Amino acid sequence: MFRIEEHSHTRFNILTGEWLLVSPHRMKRPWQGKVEDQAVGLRPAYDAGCYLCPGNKRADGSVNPQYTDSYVFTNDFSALLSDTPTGEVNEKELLMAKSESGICRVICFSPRHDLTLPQLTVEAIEKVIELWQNEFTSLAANEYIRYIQIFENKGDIMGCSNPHPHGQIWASSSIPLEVSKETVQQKKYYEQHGQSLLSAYLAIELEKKERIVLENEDFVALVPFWAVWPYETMIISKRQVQHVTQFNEKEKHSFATILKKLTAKYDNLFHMSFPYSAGMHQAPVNDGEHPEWHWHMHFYPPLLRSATVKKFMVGYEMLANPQRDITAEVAAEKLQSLSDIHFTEQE
Ligand code: H2U
Ligand code: ZN
Repeated sequence: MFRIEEHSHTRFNILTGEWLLVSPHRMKRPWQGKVEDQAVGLRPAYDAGCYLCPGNKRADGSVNPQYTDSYVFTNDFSALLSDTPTGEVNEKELLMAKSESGICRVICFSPRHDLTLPQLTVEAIEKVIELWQNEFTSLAANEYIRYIQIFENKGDIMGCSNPHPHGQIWASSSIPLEVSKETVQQKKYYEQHGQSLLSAYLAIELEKKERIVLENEDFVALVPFWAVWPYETMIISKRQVQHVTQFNEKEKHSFATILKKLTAKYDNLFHMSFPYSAGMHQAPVNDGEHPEWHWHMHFYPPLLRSATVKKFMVGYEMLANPQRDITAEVAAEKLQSLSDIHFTEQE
């Protein structure tokens, strides 16, 4: 008889409409993690050579102000520029290209060079959320912008160029691929059921309690049923909103709290500053109503077994299908069992 916790199977990602392969029998042992005890906090609070620290000079010659909370500036090496001429290439629908314009920003989460998200106070994280909200509003005021991607790349292994806690925002004139896939799937569900896809999904997860990592009054952090990365998680808002700007004071506080606890659990997994790419998915802007859209945030961490052993998305993954060994349920159980207090703050 087929048992999902034991036999290989494919799982469906309701947000993208894609399948992945799960091979639980390759991972009989549930926990092969190695705790590193990598020194944390060895960085200075201020680094004269850091282009994100207050008062320092950036590559374009401008000088950061003596900011005290969070700070945002336009990326000096923006991948998207607001003054790109419009135009396209189309040769017999075989060679196709379209101009793309936009705005890229860098956000410093804190003036402190030595801290990361889980080490900031909830109040400081609330200020980061406010900055995300303000940036979202001001970027969306540009008629030509269709999507605003807020994200954080953390750790050298993810190609992050600087340990100073920071994230990025890319606002683009077209809707990116992942967001388009999620729009199609959510719209289909909403039209059929009159409810958001993620509200229905959250109800099942809260009932089953097999993949929940953290829950508070307004948010749930869980390992999605279709997770591909070993410790992939999602934060989903209990109230369906389209954009981060719709969160009220109480929700902002709950969001900051769950962000701090989730990232603390991540660091506690291998006793190190845990790398990931994380970002919010939300409805497109200047694109009419999107009643189907349900705000959420993805965390994609690459590590598998220790601070240095990462999962590679190669071979079968590149050519055929994403695949994982440790199941979403085993990963969730592990994350759930960890303390939500950062190991450097534990007595
Ligand atoms: P990452 O570390 O996630 O790559 O983000 C840092 C960004 O900061 C990167 O996109 C920008 C880079 O272009 N940057 C500046 O805007 N000014 C600088 O002086 C250096 C780096
Ligand atoms: Zn710095």
